[in-house]
Amino acid sequence: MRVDIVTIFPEAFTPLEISMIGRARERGLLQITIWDLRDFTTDRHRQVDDAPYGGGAGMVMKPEPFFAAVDAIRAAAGAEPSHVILTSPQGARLTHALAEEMAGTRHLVLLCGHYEGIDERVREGLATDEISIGDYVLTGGELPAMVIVDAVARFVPGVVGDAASVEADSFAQGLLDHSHYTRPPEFRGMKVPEVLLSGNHEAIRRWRRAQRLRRTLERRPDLLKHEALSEEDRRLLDAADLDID
Ligand code: 4GX
Repeated sequence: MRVDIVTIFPEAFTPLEISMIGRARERGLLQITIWDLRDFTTDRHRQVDDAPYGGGAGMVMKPEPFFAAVDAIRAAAGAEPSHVILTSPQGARLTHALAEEMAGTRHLVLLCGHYEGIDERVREGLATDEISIGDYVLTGGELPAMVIVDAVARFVPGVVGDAASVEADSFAQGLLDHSHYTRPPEFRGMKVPEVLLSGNHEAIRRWRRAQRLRRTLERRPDLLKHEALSEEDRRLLDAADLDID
């Protein structure tokens, strides 16, 4: 998969050089290129913003450098990108499903905005998607771009070493995760639940499933699709004697 990111802060993207994403790049699973928006200006001051027509506070990012940058990306990729993404609080919310859908395509372009916003013609004539990572306001589009790349990359085959862990994740099954424990069996008076030490794999599976169902019901009832629950799920949810959290 190819990812191109257009930004006025190329140096903000070092997080994509480490850990799973960094290794995926080294292994050729992800080809990520960061483009400096100022390289696509034509004036002496390399100006990327200007005052808003109609007046008001703040500055607006100019359209021409974004269009020139995406032209250069098209030329470098030799094809039309599958998504040109603008990150903003006005966008559609990033979800598991949207990340998975984007991971099924070959080429993403991410445009990072700053200031009060971007000239509307970038939205109209360049962006295919406008995505928000949540209902809060950030100072720029760099963090959302990295969040999107990270969430999408996990669905690219090979990026996460153990494919089973992508399947088991929260949201893959529409449920929150169960708890995890490692050694020691007791730490500062806190014990690992007995069932996990029992070696009874069927009991462990049931315990984890019950915990995922309970947690989802308690913390994120909006996620729980009651019609998708099995007979066993209903029984596990009804069992009042479960000691969860
Ligand atoms: N999820 N921001 C983008 C500038 C901006 C405004 C309008 C394009 C159009 C955000 C979020 C977010 C702040 C990033 C405003 N760029 N992006 N920036 N929440 O708050 O994605």
